[in-house]
Amino acid sequence: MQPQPWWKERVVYQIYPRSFQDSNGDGIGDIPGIISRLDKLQALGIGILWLSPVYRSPDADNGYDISDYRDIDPRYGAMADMERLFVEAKKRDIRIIMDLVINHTSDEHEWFQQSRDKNSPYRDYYIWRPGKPGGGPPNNWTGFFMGSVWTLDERSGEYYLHLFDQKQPDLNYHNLKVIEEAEGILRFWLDKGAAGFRCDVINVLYKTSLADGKRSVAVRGIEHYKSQEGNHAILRRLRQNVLDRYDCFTVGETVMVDVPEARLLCEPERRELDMVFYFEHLEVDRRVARYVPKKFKAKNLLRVLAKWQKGLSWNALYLENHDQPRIVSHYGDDGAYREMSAKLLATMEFTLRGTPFVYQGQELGMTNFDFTELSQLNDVESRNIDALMKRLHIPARLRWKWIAKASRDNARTSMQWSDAPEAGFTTGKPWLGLNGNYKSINYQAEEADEHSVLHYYRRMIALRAGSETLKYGAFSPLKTNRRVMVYERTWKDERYVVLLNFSARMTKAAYTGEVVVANTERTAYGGRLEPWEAVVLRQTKAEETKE
Ligand code: TEU
Ligand code: CA
Repeated sequence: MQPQPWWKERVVYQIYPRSFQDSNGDGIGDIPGIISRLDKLQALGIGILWLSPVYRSPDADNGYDISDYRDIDPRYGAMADMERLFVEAKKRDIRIIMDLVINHTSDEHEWFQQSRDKNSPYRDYYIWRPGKPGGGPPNNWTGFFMGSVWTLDERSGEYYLHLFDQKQPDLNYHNLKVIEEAEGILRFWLDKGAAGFRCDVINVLYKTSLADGKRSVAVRGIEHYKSQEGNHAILRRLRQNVLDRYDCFTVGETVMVDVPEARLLCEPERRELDMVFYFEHLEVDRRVARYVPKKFKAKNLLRVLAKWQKGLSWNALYLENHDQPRIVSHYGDDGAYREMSAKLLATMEFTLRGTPFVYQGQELGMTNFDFTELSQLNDVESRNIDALMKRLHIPARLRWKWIAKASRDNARTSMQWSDAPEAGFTTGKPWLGLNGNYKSINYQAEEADEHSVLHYYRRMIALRAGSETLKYGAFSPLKTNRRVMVYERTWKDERYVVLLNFSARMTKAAYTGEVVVANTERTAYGGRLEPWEAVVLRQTKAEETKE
């Protein structure tokens, strides 16, 4: 086999800086805090860090609204701290990728402030339009955080477009200057030492037309800007002009993509992105968007996973991030089987083909928050969804039930380091809140217990690192039903069979082979899976499988 790029060999760890480690008692995690925990990340075995935004920001969407791309927000530290982080990470052979948020800026960005003046050269950096002749916004589009995408700016009497919050105006990618600015931002961070980018909502940059959208419950108008040819051209240009000149990679967050669309965005010969985050595998138990639940079935998950495993030559594997509920509360059982199911989910993630991403706390089996009412939440999306559902006359109890399950704040509570006050995250008061289960679920306790979820993640990371079959072997689904999934990975003479029981019932699954890893103490497999058991079996060509 040809030597493979380093970003296929390594595991990525996502840090949501404001909730990871506070170093100065203001209740907000920061860069010195991250540096103080690098040894622990190295011990976990990860080789790449992805930092959610640490740039200067007024914080309408926790840093995804940037007011200066070339400066660190004082809450997180100074540029010197960031430079020290690059150096300290490098010492531990950890590379860092930055979050690239270039679909929109903050409304407090200098460009937007200038842009409010009709005669400014910055006017054309954003998308300004007069209202409809009879009054009202220029078109009928609705955004990702609900409501119209247009906000009227009193100063110039025109509307500006924002697919997200009104404090996140969209840049105008019909303007070459904007593309050049984006190139400058990429170069700036690559020159500082970044090893690549996670590219926020990167398939909606280019708005082909501003015509009215088709009827739709959510994001009306998306057909005019999702994965357009103009967007592909921009990605190819960023790649040619900048990215190809550095040893780096990109993973694009691409919204509402199917396999054919994703292929256009990340197949190697296209020379656009290196991988994409899609969402379909996290939505098999949801109806409309993320908020209306439906029953989980293992076979639906395997069907989606198989489609993407077969459809793309390389996948970005993830089960959690700062926008999703905790996976153990989502597809696992965060009660009696928390540890078993967290380990089962780890087994699944690390035995699929692609680059695995672990979100902070996932390696501890952290659960959804235990908040009891909306006022404890901070997330702009949860608040907007609540307001929308209220207008639709959905009763308060049901609204809360759905939001509590799906809110983005589930993943944003403080990292649980120890059983000390505030879980060792801060000596002050955390900006969001701390899960009451930190006394038992925390890094320190799990470090001391070799049967913990943390130790299991270490084991899975090491297992993948040492196995060509797990990294590069072909994937095929073998068998599935409501509760169980079985799939194989094959490479040369070796075959791994992965058996996962997504239920509290004992289940039969007749396969043979030597046990490579299991989330139980077993050393041999006899054809029956315990509740929430995960087993990986290894066979070589000589042996026969019986079904
Ligand atoms: O998220 C993109 C996005 O589409 C979100 O609306 C996501 O689908 C939703 O939160 C799931 O409920 C990215 C960032 O990851 C997110 O944190 C930002 O709020 C958003 O872009 C705007 O920058
Ligand atoms: Ca701090």
